[in-house]
Amino acid sequence: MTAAPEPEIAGELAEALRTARRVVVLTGAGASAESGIPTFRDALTGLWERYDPAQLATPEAFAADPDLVWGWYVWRRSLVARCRPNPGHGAIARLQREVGERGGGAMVVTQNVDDLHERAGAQDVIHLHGAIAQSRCADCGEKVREDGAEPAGGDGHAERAQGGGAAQGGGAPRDGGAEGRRIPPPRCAGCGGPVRPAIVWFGEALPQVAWRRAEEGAANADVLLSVGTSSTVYPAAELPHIARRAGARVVQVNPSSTGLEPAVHDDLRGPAGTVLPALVAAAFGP
Ligand code: BV8
Ligand code: ZN
Repeated sequence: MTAAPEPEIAGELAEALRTARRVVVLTGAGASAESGIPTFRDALTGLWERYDPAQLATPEAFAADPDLVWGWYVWRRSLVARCRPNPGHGAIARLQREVGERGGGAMVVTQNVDDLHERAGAQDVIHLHGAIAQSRCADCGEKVREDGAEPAGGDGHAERAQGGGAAQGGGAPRDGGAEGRRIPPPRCAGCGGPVRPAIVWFGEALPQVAWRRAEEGAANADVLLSVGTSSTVYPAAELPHIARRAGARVVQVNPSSTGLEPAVHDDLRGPAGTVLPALVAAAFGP
């Protein structure tokens, strides 16, 4: 795949980013696209090709067909583990360091459930929709350590591990569920309830602290970058508007238009893996 051409970064934008004291970087699925993680807009493949992700990522889907939904997450979890951060994640982590070294703060707020920001070195990443690596009991809410071991003695109940129950069974198959399989979710060692991903499904409330920190960050930002998001999922899609109303400079990084344009000062058309390194280099040097 030929690299996208380097975008022209206006001197005024570079200056605004270099002098900004409070920066918010909001990322969506597009930020991980060049790492090989399909976005929600991309059609699903294999077992799930006939489903719309927004239908699968719901408590109703999990209640109706837990094996299908848990199998999807086991496959996605193994996909994330096989992927690596792309230069866009690296540029965001550098931006956070550069702003910090100048006495300011750059907050990374992501809608994504992968850990690529953390693996690229970003600090204190705010996950508005949770993290795919974490699981919890759908009934009692207990955080569950995914050890993926086969059920002890076949009864599906493991001895209680220190600090949170150990889930049994339902772990990632060796091939990570290649093109995807139905996998019965493990059972909670505490109450026997089904284990689910500890992420926010459609129709579920966002973690309060995460949302409040993101909202406050946007309301106090000098610059907000909206990277790789279709700006269609609320309340996350509200953040650039909150920043704009509070007087921040709003920058969009996306190869396509998203409908956020009326609130955007700088619309940088292109892939995050090319645009972000160019933007950060223009502001802070190569
Ligand atoms: C809630 C975890 C209420 C699961 C996800 C108004 C107000 C409040 C709620 C609503 C509202 N209107 C509607 C709602 C309901 C709903 C909603 O927003 N629906 C939408 C579809 C209309 N919102 C909710 O349900 C939220 N909860 O509001 O609860 C409540 C309150 C109290 C008590 C109870 C309930 C919860 C939403 C969270 C859902 N969970 N993820 C999982 O991952 O499996 S959302 C999921 O979809 C992702 O996390 C992501 O956030 C979203 C997809 O959006 P994007 O990240 O933008 O990705 P997308 O594929 O859409 O776009 C990719 C973009 O990247 C594109 O623009 C593309 O051009 C670009 N791109 C591609 N390649 C690149 C690139 N960009 C840069 N570089 C590239 N290389
Ligand atoms: Zn439980």
